[in-house]
Amino acid sequence: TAPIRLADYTPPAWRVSDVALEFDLGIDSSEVTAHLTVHSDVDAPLRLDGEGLELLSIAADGAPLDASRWRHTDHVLEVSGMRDGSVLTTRVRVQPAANTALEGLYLSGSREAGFLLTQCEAEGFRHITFFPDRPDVLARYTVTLRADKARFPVLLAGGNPDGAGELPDGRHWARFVDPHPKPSYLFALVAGRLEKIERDYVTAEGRAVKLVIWSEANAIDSCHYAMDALERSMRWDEQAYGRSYDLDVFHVVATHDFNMGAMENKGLNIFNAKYLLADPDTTTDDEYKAVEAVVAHEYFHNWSGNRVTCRDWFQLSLKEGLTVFREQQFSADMNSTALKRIEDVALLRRAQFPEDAGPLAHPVRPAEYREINNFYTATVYEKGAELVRMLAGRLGTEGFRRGMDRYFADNDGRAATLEDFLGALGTANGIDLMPYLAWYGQSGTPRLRARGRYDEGTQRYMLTLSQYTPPSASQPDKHAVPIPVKLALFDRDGNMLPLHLDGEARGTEAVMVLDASERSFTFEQVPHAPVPSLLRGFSAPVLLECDYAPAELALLLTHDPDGFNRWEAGQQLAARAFDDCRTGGAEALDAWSGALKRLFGEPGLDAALLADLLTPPGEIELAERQEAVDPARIHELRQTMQSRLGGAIGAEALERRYRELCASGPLVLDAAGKARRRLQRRVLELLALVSVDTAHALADAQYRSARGMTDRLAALGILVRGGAAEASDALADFRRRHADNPLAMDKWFAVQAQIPGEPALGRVQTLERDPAFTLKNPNRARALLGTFASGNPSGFHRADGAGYRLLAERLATLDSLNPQIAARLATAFNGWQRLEPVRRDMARQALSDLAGRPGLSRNLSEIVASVLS
Ligand code: BAL
Ligand code: ZN
Repeated sequence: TAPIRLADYTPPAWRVSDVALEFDLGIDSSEVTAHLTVHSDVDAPLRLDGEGLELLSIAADGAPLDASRWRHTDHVLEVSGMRDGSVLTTRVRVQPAANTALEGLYLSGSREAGFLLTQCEAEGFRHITFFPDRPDVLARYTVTLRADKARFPVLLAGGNPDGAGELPDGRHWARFVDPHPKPSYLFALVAGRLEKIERDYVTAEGRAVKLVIWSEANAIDSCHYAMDALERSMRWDEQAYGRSYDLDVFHVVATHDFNMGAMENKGLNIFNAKYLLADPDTTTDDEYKAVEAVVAHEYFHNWSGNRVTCRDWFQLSLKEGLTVFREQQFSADMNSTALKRIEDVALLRRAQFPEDAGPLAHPVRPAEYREINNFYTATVYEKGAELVRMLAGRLGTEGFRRGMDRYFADNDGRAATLEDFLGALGTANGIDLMPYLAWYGQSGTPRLRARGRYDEGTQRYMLTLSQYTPPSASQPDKHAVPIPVKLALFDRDGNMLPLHLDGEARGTEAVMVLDASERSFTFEQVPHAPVPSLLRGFSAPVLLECDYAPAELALLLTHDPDGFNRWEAGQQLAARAFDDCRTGGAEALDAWSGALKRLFGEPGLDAALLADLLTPPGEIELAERQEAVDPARIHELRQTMQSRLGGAIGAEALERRYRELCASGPLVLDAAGKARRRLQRRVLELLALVSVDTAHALADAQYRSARGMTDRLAALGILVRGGAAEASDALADFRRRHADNPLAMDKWFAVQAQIPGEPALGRVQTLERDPAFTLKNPNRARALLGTFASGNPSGFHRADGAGYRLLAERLATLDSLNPQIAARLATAFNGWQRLEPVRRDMARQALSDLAGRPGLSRNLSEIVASVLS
């Protein structure tokens, strides 16, 4: 198929003001009647999207349509002779139980006990009924659901309830009206046997809202944490952005069968259970944070996405980047600013930088796509959030709020563009922000080069900043982008120096904007050669190149008062220490391990921060800095550098600290408890590298006495990844304990998919034969195959290519069930061109074989073709 291009955008010829939908729901077959009130002032046929629909009847203004007036091809229904204000009625049949792609209307769970639900973003609505399925067609929805009452006692759709009642033959009905015009991708329904918890909420304006979370009966007790998180999110959005909820009821539903993390359907959010259910016995501390973050993210979409939506899918980051940023602010406020920033920057480097450096690179606003589902990427989400963060930083807290108020006021009820966003932020502040559009249109991570020169005679420090973005196939000439560089200068004792720039005192921290290829900044009254701390808070999503001496990074790691910057200096130093391990050097390795040894003994240092400081960049990030990547060697070297760190701290000190951190008493989920568990895990991991038998004995004891999933899974991971004799008993116990809990069983699969090196493949093959494994469930497929292929470089990238062949085989099978998930898992091949030659050839062969298979979906073939290019 030909690509769809941003440059070709044209407004819809026909608008739809009102949609009345009637569903007669059944598991194998559901009938959908749609009455669309359509409008146009041009003389063009009405074109509606529709896929996999069995058309039963078609009428206009109440009269059956003559066959000469309509044409139904594969994916389009074209109707001629419609008038402005006419009502088109179609009746179609769909097959929910046969829908394994989980797009449109489908069945979650078993035929006997499962429930029906929908997923429409991006283009699922066309699998439900004929409609102009594009985000710039906004309509008012009235939805009537009819179904057997015993099988489907709960009937839900987005909007406010507008009546319900009984029907003959044991059936019943319920109607919902959404007063807010919305695009079709925000439509949702749910029908089945579900339990609920409820809470009353009153908005800042005094509107009473009923919050309702639904799940299958066995999980309803695990919904309370999400309810608390929802209430916190609603309150926060009122306070931070002045945005309140706008319907009488807000439904949230959990499902175990979901392609995405969650979906912000208006008034009826649907969640992958992984991001909604939480209880201490099966949920780790990190997962609790993720539940809070995703609940907030989906809720925040009610304004950034729903009230103001996107004109077209090229603008996806308008809602996603902005909403990720809003969630990041919220999570920082609820937890810790420094730790949240560390987590987000680590994710950006692990997921987005590699994407932006390889054949899948695309701008935050792509110029073209074939399959939009392939563009729900780290670039659109995470890099998009970084761009909003730069804008927010540029405007300051009050200016950004002023700009956001303007954006919401000007675009409420509209389908907007990134130009609308930058325009509103800029206009409200009297600043031209359009230069930032360059960031949205250009792929690749800019390199920021910094060179400092100190002149003792004049006491001046001149910092020269330059930028360079490597060319890519579709963009051979990259442009300079505005890069805000937050900076501080430290003296050799680790004190921050006052900054004097252009004759002005600037405190101890300043932001310089590099808005050209190169610029120099001269600081005055600098008493000694300083150590610059650059890009503080990660003020721009770039790769910093600066010739620090290891001792300078160690100084920042030791003394910077800001936790994030301290971590950042440590990460840069660790990358250099890794190079030392590779080349036989010692300077950075000694500086890194020495500084961390001192911090390990520093009283009062936050335990969670210390855990993060003690963690070097991961294998994927380290591979990004290499040529001819050998993942097995990277794994080995990273283990070596960590054992050097463990050795520097000393086995005795590690064991002593571990025992201090082991808590007695009940599980506490507060910040201190989470921090303690995080450090406890990290200390035990380091101990496992220097005193393996002791560490495995401690892990085994921890596994058996653990009071919650965080400690239990940490111990299990150390045993399983370390190949401990105790691992198989622990795995058997875990399985016995959690056999009935799909989310816990996902962890059981994932932890084994992380076994490093050659044995991983055999384990994955064994686990594929486990009765609990199925490719039909996205979470399960991701837990085993996704973890193996994307989270275990030394296991997946075997030199004999067997990992590549296994993944390619499974992708072909999975593609026939669920193309979205197949395409997502296929991105594990990204970066194969940079592998060492033997692996590179194997990977290319596996990919070429896959590409040559007949009948691949548009989703998978686009990813495979791009990765191969
Ligand atoms: N809109 C798709 C799921 C999400 O980003 O919230
Ligand atoms: Zn989102």
